[in-house]
Amino acid sequence: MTNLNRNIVALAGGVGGAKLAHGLYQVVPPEKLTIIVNTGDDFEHVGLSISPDLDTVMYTLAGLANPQTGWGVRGESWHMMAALARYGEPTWFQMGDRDLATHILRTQWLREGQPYQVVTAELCRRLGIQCAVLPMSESPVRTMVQTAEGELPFQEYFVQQRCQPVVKGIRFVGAESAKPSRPVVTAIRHAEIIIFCPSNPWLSIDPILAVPPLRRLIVASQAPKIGVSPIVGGQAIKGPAAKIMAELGAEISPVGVARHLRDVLTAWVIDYADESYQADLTQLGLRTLVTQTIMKNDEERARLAREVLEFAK
Ligand code: FO1
Repeated sequence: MTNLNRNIVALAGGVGGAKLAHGLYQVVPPEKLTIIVNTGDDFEHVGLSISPDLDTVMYTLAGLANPQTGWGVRGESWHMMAALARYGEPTWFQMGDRDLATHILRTQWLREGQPYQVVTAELCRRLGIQCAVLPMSESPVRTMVQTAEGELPFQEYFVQQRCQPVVKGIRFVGAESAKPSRPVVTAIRHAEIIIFCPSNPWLSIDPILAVPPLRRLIVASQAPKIGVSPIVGGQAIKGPAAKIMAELGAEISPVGVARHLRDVLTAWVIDYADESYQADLTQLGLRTLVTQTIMKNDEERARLAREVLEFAK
């Protein structure tokens, strides 16, 4: 029996990470799988509490995600946005009518004082998701992007400014004093394999590692800690990772990313396109698996998940 009956913990952020989380969800017994999700992208918008990465993971696991964008719900309608536009309200952050139900329920339950991970678990339960999906922390953490034009809240950088401004630095407001929730601590303590899904390390994995008790627990874990490179052939599959790496002076390669996550990794999965980097990665002390890491459909997600679990032996 391969590593399908072990306690698997996966750290994920947006679209790329959610795909491998979905692959794991297809191959691991749900009671053995915990997905810990970045909440640094969260923001308050038109009076709603919005958690984009939690929603992207949730919709992806439930098979509801928009296959073109990776975020939001498939087959959306946009009547609410059109009505906001009629009022002259900003429409740079597109919320579909079905997506809106998630924001409404999350906002209502948080306002009633429900803990963030309870709200998340209830949304997942009602969508039929059986594995654990946990926000990285109960307390708010906000990714702020320092650019040549000043500091921008994450969604204004990522969506409103379409990642155009030059990044000088990234900080996670609230991370220093943030605490992981009890289920997050338990999951990492019992983890037999920890997987860093192919999310943008600077924008989606770093916020998780910026929560001090979380980083300490992950570093202290004896479990294999396997990352999947989000950079393939010198570019990101999706999103601004390569642009940010260039702006921050990191080498745009699987080695550049591995160096950035060096003290939390024991192994690194790269694509065939990057096989030539294997020697450099071995130099870094990382065990490496070379395979196809591009996930074009559900079975490729499941195959990569299976290979990563096999590799963890
Ligand atoms: N990304 C965009 O580029 N444009 C949008 O209008 C947009 C809306 C949106 C609504 C709900 C949601 O859960 C995610 C949304 N995203 C949008 C993605 C969001 O910016 C995420 O933070 C990224 O996927 C990065 O993780």
